[in-house]
Amino acid sequence: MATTITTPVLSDTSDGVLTLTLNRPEQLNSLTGELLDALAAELKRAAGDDSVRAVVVTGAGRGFCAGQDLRESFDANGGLDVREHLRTRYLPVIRGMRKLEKPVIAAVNGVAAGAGMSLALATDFRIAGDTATFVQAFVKVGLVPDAGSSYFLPRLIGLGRAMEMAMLGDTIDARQALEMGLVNRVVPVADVESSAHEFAARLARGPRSIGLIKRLLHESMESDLAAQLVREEDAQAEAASSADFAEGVQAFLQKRAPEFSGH
Ligand code: T3D
Repeated sequence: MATTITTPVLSDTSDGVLTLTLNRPEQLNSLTGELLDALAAELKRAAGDDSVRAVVVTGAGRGFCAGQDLRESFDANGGLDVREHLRTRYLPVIRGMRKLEKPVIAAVNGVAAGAGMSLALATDFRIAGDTATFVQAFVKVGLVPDAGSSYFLPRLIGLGRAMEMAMLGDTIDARQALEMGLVNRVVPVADVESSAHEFAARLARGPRSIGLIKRLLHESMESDLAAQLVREEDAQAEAASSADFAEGVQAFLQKRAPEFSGH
């Protein structure tokens, strides 16, 4: 019998946008160690690849990501050492998205559950299909939010609503997610990948400062004003010495559209 080897994460680059597709559609792209390692490796590669200026993460088939693969969690060998698994498999992905000085966009094409929702929350922008759903599924199996959900969720939607989602584990739809500020846009599900690509391609044409803006705004969530003003000085000094700043000013003076290189 022929064995089919499937790649857990598909990657494709066009218009400066790297699209990473979680590729376990029959299991709603639930997360195995193999898939998480592949995702972390792609993010690492994206950091060092100048031709990649924005990243889209999406799911194959009808789901975005159903969280940790529960069959892997409790297999015949007694299952995973959760602490070790979070540290070695999830952390590189969540950190990889956050540390990457390039925007990351989740194209949420279907259900985002448990750590699958955490993945979406760890990106910088979420574009949801109109049939997408979000569920903090952890509590339903007796767990707590992980892979960054307990950090990102209250920051995005406020403590009260985060507490409700995390403790009740109710599913919210795309419209509710938009009202809560959990997603940036809702589009017809058939258009979610193209909309996310268009959004990402626009960012990919932007200047070097896009990455610095990402860093600054994320840092602001943990800074006081005094520290943040210093961070702005540092980031602005870096932006002002970039080739893209020179191009931006030249283009303004010459009354033409700038062509940014990302440097
Ligand atoms: O171990 C650690 O490191 C701890 C970390 C934990 C982090 C977590 O993410 S905990 C939370 C894990 N996720 C869940 O609890 C969600 C489980 N899935 C669901 O509740 C439902 O599948 C959905 C609400 C996501 C979607 O429901 P529905 O009705 O659209 O689809 P379905 O029929 O339930 O699922 C379709 C298939 O995907 C099905 O396979 P089958 O029966 O047709 O062969 C189902 O078993 C599979 N699937 C869905 N989610 C998972 C999964 N297989 C493994 N693990 C999953 N998480």
